[in-house]
Amino acid sequence: MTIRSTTVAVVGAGPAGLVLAHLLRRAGLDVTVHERLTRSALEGAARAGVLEHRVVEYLRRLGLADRLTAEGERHGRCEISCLGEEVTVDYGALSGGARHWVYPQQLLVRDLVDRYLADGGTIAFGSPVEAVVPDAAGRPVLRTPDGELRAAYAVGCDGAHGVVAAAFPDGAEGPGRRYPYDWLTVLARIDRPVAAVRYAVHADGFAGMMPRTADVGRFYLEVPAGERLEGWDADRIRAALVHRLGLGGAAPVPGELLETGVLRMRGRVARRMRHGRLLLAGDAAHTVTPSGAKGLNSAVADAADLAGALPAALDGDDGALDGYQRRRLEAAWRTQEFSDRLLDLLHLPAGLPPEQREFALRLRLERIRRIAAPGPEGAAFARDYAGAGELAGPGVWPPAQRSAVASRTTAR
Ligand code: RFL
Repeated sequence: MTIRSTTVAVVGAGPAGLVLAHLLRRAGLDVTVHERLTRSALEGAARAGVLEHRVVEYLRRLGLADRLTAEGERHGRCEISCLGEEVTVDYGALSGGARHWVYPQQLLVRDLVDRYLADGGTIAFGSPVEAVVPDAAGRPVLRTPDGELRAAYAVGCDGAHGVVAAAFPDGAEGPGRRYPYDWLTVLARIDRPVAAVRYAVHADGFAGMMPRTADVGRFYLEVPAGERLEGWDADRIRAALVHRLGLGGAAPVPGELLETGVLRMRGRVARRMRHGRLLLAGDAAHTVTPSGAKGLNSAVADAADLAGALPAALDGDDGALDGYQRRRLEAAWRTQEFSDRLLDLLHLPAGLPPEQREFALRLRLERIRRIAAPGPEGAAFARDYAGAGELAGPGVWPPAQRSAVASRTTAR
């Protein structure tokens, strides 16, 4: 059997794994990345598309956002409709200038892969890590199709239900919530670009429309928990979207449905993101519903923080990784609270009798008007939504610092 060794083994080449791998290589560390999907499958998986201001600013500083900023679009307004009223939330202005970037996740992943390989990094595609076990000294050993990989640290950037979390002795699972509804998720051709995210708070259930590219939009439709896709043909989906979102006129209308699915709506945060030399980042540690467009953004923020903490730990700073865990669990709960609050605004309480729906909608309209109005509440919502401020993490390494750490290439 082949036995290889590395300083940091990164499991998963999604946004968290790729950003982490970039940063660690720039810090002079020896990094090995395993991704279970083939390269083309990885770069073809459409998911997120709405990126926070601070995440893109961070990637831009690192020189990892050239195509994103050249081809992506900036969005600073969203529309929330309720009881026939359409409220525009100008969160770009309310936040003091923070706006989203719209750029599909699969294109960002493609760009990060391209650049990583161009910089001399390697990724083992189509190579799932089957298990992670400790050696006699408690160091992680990863079982892969290419043999064993011994590492000083293993980082699970492997999404929910990952193998690294499964190697935590008593599991990493923490509190979670299963929401009393699901969302149909739809990618559809559109006849004109989505000018702004649109949320519909509707007596028939929530619906949402998000921008992706000039001719493709992402749509969401609330359905009962446990709903199966079979009952929803293309015509029924399109009709419900048009009805709830009030589409037509200047707003795009969904045409051909390119991808449909049902998202089981849940949120969860792991109890721990660290066990000894095992670490978790991104969806491996926390999953959040897409309501506030936060999952990918949190994954990149975890990676940025860990990319500062891991080199510090290798340099003997015992508290660095616990600091990572503490900061990022706090951040995960802030994100979870924001997304949960937004979901509460966007959905009527489960089981509400029809005669009480107007009352509940009227209360929601009040809340929507409050977050759209200038003042502390509007500003706080806008800053959270757009991801104002800066990410904590290493910036561009100055040449002197880079050569100082360039010798850290062997597992310790
Ligand atoms: P990922 O992207 O799931 O990547 C994990 C990678 O690990 C690989 N893997 C393994 N590789 C090797 N060995 C193993 N044993 C492995 N097990 C797994 C997988 O193949 C995969 O490539 O996790 P990461 O990096 O933490 O990134 C998280 C984001 O992908 C996720 O949070 C977002 O997509 C969530 N999300 C959104 N987030 C946003 O910030 N903004 C959005 O607009 C947004 N929209 C969305 C979304 C998620 C959605 N769905 C499908 C849940 C819209 C949707 C519909």
